Amino acid sequence: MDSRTRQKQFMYLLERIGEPLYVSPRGQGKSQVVYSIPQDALEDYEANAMAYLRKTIPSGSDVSVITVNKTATPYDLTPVQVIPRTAVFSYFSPVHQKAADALIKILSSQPNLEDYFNACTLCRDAVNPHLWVHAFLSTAIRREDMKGFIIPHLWEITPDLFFEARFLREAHKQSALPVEDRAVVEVPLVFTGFDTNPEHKVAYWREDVGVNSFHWHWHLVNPFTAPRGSIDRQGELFYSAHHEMLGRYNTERISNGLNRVTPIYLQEGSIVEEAYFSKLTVQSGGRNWGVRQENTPIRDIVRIKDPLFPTPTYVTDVRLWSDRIKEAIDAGFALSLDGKKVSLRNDNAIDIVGGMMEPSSNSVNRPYYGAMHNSGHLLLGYSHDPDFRYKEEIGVIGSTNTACRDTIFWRWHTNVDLILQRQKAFMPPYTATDLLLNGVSVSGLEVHTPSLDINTLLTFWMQSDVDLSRGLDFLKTDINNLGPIWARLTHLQHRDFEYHIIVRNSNAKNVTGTVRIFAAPKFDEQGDPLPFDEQRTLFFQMDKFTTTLKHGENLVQRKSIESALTIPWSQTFRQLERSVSSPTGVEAFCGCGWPQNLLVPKGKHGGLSLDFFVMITDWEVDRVNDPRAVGLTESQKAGCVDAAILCGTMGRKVPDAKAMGFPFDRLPAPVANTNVAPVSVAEFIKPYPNMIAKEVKVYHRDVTVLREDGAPTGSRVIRI
Ligand code: CUO
Repeated sequence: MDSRTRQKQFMYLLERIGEPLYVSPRGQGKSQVVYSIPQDALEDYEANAMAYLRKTIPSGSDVSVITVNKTATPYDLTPVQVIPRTAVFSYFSPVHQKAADALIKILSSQPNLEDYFNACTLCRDAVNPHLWVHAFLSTAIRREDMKGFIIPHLWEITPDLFFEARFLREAHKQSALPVEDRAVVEVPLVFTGFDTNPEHKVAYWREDVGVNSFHWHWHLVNPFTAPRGSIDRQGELFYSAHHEMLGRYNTERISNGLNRVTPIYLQEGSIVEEAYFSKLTVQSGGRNWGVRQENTPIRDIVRIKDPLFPTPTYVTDVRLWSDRIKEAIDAGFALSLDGKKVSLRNDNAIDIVGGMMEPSSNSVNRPYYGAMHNSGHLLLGYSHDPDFRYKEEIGVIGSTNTACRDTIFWRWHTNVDLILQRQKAFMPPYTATDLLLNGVSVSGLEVHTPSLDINTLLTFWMQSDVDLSRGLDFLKTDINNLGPIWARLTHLQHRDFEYHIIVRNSNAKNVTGTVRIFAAPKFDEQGDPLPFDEQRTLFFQMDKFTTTLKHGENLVQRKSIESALTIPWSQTFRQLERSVSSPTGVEAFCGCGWPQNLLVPKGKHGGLSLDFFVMITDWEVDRVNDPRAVGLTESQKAGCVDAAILCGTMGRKVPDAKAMGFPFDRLPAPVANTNVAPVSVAEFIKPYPNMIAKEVKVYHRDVTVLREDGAPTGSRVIRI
């Protein structure tokens, strides 16, 4: 099967996931397809509906038929169907996990692409739609024979996880009109409150479609249920990805005049002061996500009558597991299942502690260290109805695709992060040997933004049109009237920029360097300079790449859009439809990455001061040989090439031998000939010519620019 056919036949399974495949064509324009489902896989009424609807397709239409067959080996969906189609799917819940893993097993065990396709297709309409998306994509990104399959943006697949139902309802109304008469439904920047709630000032960021789909995607690529040892440095990735998200969130908060996040500790008597009302409704079940009032106590979850959550979760357990992990960190060892000491005084220890906390299958002792982080998501997610007396669903923190929206997610992860930093604090500071690169010095760093002063960045608002017709379930689509239904959302954006780094290589030969670029706020919420010990934990990565440095002076130029942290906006169904007609030859693309539009934190009046930091290390030392990549092509070796910094590289080794977050992941050594730690980044870098730091100011212009390639110019706009 060529990559074009494969992309189409799989991609359209993701359209209108709550609407059975037999109902109508998928795709638009010249790319329409119908799935021909075997009669004996359908109920009589479904087969009749399929036959009836096919007759409504005008003869001569450009619709291709994709034939579905039964799989060679039968499978049993009973364990998957424990989760009804109408339920809110939460992978943090053990019952949901078990059901999803049962489907993952069925799909991943299909021996060839044809059977895999048949199984994905035939299971699709028999199980919970969000569970199916999870299982389908979990397996698709892992199969070698699916390399090159590009996942459209999650907000097009499941718009109900991103937009309030009233906007979707309006979009439904538009679907009844001829395509050319449909209005654009404008979704305001934020729809969950007012700034009278100070936390609302950063709702535009927490509720950003890219932040939430990044977080979902990260967990899809790095699931805690992956077989033990199958994901390289999984516990460290868990630490690093969430740590960097917190660094960015705190920077965004400082820019908006808010304090940095305070942790929440879950123990008897804990109260969550802040409320959260997501306004989201799960389309397939018509159920609202749970909401939380102010000052909600955290209580044991004992939802005995809830068929989807029969196992109680106790607050005291979460406290106990947290204390045990801290004790292990302080003692310098964890206890394995067979009572042996597992040292936590080595470079690998963050990986072990991350695995214990999340916990992943790599936990050294699951019964003893429990499930601290995951259970925290559940305690917080069910705090509004811990005993099921109101038959309420879980709150948004209970699912990876919605969790970031809620303020409490960030407070919980701050607690998790502080424990991981406690572990890092036991690691010896890096030495000059670790930090220096002989003969290489960085003498200049400039950030160039077109028509702005050097070392100045600009943020503004952008409106982007999203085609909701791919994700809205119509239940009976007008076959002759398929076409976009546009929603117009507003999000943060920045002007593209470029780094100019001047590097002198005084070695006689070429040096391949790893260029590491970070940023962090320069001032705290009071406007005082951030001491280095605080700023260090806020540094977040902007980019990382290799470059060849010839003898003498080098000007290293790098565009912001090339960042190895981010993925572009462009993975829409429509763009993928266009690009599949000219396959790009991309062999590995996991779609995981920080949203490019949020690469830069929002600027502010007078400029948000950031310290940009660049360090060059020796790629010969950083490079990683991956035995799993032997015999693969160059692009296959790279694994997920799109945005490896936070996501890892799916089935390959992390391509950087340095600790994640290096060199800011450890406490710094004292300044030479003193007992005192550096007080500023300037003092930290002083002994190291291969590092540089410069102040960069981010300004914000309160204008909104409309992205091209959306609804036709002049379309009616509905504001509700
Ligand atoms: Cu990503 Cu808690 O790990 O949501």
